[in-house]
Amino acid sequence: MPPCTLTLEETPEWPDALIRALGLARHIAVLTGAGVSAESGIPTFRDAHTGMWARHDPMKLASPEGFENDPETVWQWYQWRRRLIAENRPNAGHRALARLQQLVPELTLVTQNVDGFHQLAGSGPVLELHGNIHRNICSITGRTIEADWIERHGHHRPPPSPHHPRGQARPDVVWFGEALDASILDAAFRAAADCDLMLIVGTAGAVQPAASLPVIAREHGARLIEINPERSELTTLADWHLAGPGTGWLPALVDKLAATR
Ligand code: BJW
Repeated sequence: MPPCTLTLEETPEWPDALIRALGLARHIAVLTGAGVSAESGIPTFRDAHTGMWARHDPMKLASPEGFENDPETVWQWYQWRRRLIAENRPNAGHRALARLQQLVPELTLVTQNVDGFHQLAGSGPVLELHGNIHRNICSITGRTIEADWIERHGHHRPPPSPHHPRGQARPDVVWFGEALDASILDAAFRAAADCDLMLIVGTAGAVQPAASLPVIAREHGARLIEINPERSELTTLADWHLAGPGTGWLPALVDKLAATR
């Protein structure tokens, strides 16, 4: 069955089944992607024109081979993104998800984003599938490199690693072809299998294994709500597609859920 699509243009007519699913939910799992931070001024990856991959080749910037071939370019791209994140703030969508955590018995927030905005908005533990851009690790040993080491060794090229003579500092994020942290991924899979409702917000659903989480939730009987201005690779799985931006839909959805409690 195709999902029921609702738009924000008019005051939405909330379907009874959706209100019931909000009212009954005991464990909500949330999967977020770049779209949830788009209205904070952080470009997404795959949006035509505005997405970062519209201008940059992902394999040159977000793969171990890309870093090996041209560490300076990769480092500078991440430094640019770090500055952009530092100059911007979480938005009403991030804040609504932090509030949602207070309203339901259990909430598992899983994000593909590396910007730390969910935590900044007040969300509790966050399962960061693709790491965190604010941390650095040694390119050879994977050991953490403290911020003051980076400060002391300059910003224009990746500083040498204190942990290995041939190592360099690199962001603690997961690039294509790299394994996700096993305990984080395991916790995300368990939440997907256990939840009764999953919210999928601002992801194209193009990257594995993150895109499997809604499939697992669905297979285990959860209802799925997708929030995205566009259709994604996950839309056909969803029960409801709330077509529009996260800043519009998330506060409205959380208000609606609060009214059922
Ligand atoms: C809005 C909005 C608004 C706009 N409001 N919405 C199985 C099948 C095929 C391939 C694979 C497979 N398994 C693994 C692979 C390979 C690969 C992969 O998936 N490739 C595909 C592209 C084909 N996966 C991997 O390599 C992963 N590793 C792995 O599986 O390892 C296996 C292994 C095991 C053991 C040993 C070794 C290896 C790793 C994937 C890492 C992804 N990394 C990146 C970069 C992270 C660091 C960084 O940020 O720089 O993660 S790539 C990039 O894509 C980033 C994102 O987190 C991720 C997902 O993107 P997202 O969030 O969906 O963003 P967009 O831009 O795509 O979509 C935005 C959406 O928002 C759009 O839909 C908009 O409409 C919407 N939107 N405004 C709400 N206001």
